[in-house]
Amino acid sequence: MIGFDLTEEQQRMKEMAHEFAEKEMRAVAPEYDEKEEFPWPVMKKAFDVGLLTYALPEEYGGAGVMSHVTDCLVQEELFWGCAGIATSMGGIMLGALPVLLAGNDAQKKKYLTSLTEPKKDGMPKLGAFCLTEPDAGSDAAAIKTSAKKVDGGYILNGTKHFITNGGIADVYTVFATHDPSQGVDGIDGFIVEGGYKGVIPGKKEKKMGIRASHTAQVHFEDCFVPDENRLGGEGDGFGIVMQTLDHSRPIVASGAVGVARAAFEFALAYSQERKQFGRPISKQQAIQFMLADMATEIDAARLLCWRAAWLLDQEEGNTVQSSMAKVFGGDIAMKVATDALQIVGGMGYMRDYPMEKFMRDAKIMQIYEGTAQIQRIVIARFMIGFG
Ligand code: COS
Repeated sequence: MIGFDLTEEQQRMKEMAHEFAEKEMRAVAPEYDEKEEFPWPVMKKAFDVGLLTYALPEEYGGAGVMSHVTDCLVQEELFWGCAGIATSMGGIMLGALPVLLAGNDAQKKKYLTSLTEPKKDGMPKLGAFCLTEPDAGSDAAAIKTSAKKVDGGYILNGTKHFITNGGIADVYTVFATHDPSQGVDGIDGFIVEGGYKGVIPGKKEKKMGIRASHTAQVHFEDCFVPDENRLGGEGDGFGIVMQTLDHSRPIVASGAVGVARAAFEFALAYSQERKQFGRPISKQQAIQFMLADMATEIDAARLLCWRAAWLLDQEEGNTVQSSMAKVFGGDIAMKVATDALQIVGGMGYMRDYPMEKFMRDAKIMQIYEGTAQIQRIVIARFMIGFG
C-alpha cells in the first residue's frame, strides 16, 4: 500500500519545524550568512525546543522520533529556513549516527545521552562526522589518518578536512586506518571526545554558501582513544561509514528540497507582483513553464526522499534509492535556484534579496554527503554491477 497521509506526530513535527524556521531562522539568516558566524543563539533555541536530537531514542534523552520519513519532513522545513543554520544543526545528528547505528549499549548511553544534555553555559553540545581528508574526498576508502594499536587503545594521527562543526564539536566520530594495505578492511571507527589531548582545531574555511555553518579542519596529533571507544570490531569502519551515508543522504536530499522550495516560493510570489509589458510576468508562458517545471521537480525530489527514508523505516536496504534521492535533490535544487533567480532577474542578483543566497546554498547540495557523480556511480553499480 502507498499512502501520503502524515501521522499526527509527523504533522506536529513538520509544523513545529516550519514555525521555528520561519520565526527563528529566516529572520537572522542574512546576518549570519553575511558575518559567516556560527549561530549559537539559534542553536540554543533549537536545542530548547528539541529540534537538534529529536531523532535519538528517549532512553538517551532524545524525543524518540525514530521515523526517517519524519526526519525528512523536519529537515525540509529547516533548510527552507536557512541551509547554513540547518547544516550546523544537522552536523550533530550526522556525528551521532555512527554511534546510533554501530555503537554498543555503553557507548550509546554515554555519548548519545551527552549530546542531549546542555553544556555548562546552556548551549547545546555539538557532534561532528570526520571522514573526509585533504586527499580522500569522493574516494573515502583512501583515508590516511592512522590508528595505531597500543596498550589499552589507539593513537590517532592525521587531518580531517571540510568537517561540519570541526574544531568546535564535543563528540567526533572519526574514521582511520590501522593498515592502509588492507584497504577498506583496515578502516576503523572511533568516538573521540573534543576534549581529548591531541584533538587540534584547524583552519576554518570561507565558503561560497551555507556560511552560517562552521566548516574546518581537525588535526589528530598523537591522540589516544581508549579501546572502549572503537565502534564495532576492527575493520568495521568502512561499513559503518556506508551505512551512515545511506541514512543521511535522504535527509540531506530533503534539505535540498527545502532550499529549492524556498527559491521557488520567492520566484512565484515575485512573478505575480512584477509587471512588465502591462501585466504580471507570471502571465507570460515562458515564466509559467519555468514555474511548472520547478514545482514538478520539487515534488519528484521530495517523493524520492520519502521513498528512501520509508525503506529505512521498514528496515530494508535503501542504498540505491538513497543515492537517487541525493543526486536528484541536489541537481534540482541547483536548477530551481538558478531558474528562480532568472525569474527575479536583476533584483535576484542583488544581495538585498535572498535569491543569490539560495543559489549559493543550493550548490553544496551537489557536493556534500557524496557528490552528484558519486551518487551516479552508486546507482550505476547497482544496475550494471561492480568492477
Ligand atoms: N552499505 C554497506 N556496505 C557497503 C555499502 C553500503 N551502502 N557500499 C559499499 N559497501 C561495502 C562493499 O560491499 C564492500 O564490501 P566488501 O569489501 O566486503 O566487498 C566495501 O564496502 C567497499 O565497497 P566499494 O568497493 O564499493 O568501495 P569503493 O572504494 O569503490 O567506494 C564509494 C565506494 C564510492 C561508494 C564510497 O567511497 C563513497 O560513498 N564515497 C563518497 C564519500 C562521501 O559521500 N563523502 C562525503 C563526506 S561525508 S559528509
